[in-house]
Amino acid sequence: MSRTLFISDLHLTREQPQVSAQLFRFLADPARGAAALYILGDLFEVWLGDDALAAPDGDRLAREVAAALHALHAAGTEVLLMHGNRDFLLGAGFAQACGARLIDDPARLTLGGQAVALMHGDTLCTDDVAYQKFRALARSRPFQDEFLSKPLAERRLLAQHYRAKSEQAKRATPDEIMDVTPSAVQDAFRRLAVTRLIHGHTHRPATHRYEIDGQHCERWVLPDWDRGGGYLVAEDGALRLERV
Ligand code: LP5
Ligand code: MN
Repeated sequence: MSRTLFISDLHLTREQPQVSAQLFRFLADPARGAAALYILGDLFEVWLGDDALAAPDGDRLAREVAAALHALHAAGTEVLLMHGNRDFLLGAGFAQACGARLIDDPARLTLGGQAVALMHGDTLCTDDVAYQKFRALARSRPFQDEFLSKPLAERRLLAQHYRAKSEQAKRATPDEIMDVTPSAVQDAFRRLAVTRLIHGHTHRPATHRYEIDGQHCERWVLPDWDRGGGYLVAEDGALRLERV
């Protein structure tokens, strides 16, 4: 039977080689033979721009990840890549190196006869007002163009600064603010006309069940790979979370 797999929030970095090692094992098996692999954001801890791939002082880990994804693609698995809040600067150059296709957030597909929406998950956290302000700025064309015009070393320092600010902000933000906002979830099911929603970002793997407008709806939250990791499998019209 055909299998479709979903992962997110690997936050790959040279500082955590065991996570990349786990990804390479996952790509060799069980991902090998799957019809499609969806990566729903935050594959990398941060992404500074596709030029980092080729630069001599660039990212060897990124080149290894691209090669491993390309091998999966060459073996017949479609690879689909969505931006997260850390790697939204991943572009056509990286996608091409992976043999992957960049997909929008949200994306919509049909799985086993069910209408399914895919998201990174950060847009569901509408009560996190400070984050949504940062997001609007960071996703704006002028801000991105200015960032990408800086030398790689300067971008690296800026990203470290943003990361430190984010960690500081998170310590002062209540947990429930950083989880999805219930009304945003309801709204997403209705607006996208789906009964299944798959996302990551919150690092709170779970299956949530709702009754919305008389329909049974499910929200599947993917695990992060910093502490363990795992993936979602769609097979024979059913979904299940597996650990790696
Ligand atoms: O990422 P995580 O899990 O720690 O927390 C997120 C939210 N934070 C972020 C910020 C990123 O971590 C920063 C790194 C991005 C690097 C990208 C490459 C370089 C950027 C290029 C720009 C074009 O996403 C966090 C949420 C949390 O998820 C849960 O949902 O709460 O949001 C915050 O912490 C809100 C803070 O207010 C964000 C502050 C970011 C830094 C601001 C510095 C000032 C920016 C000035 C710009 C001119
Ligand atoms: Mn995220």
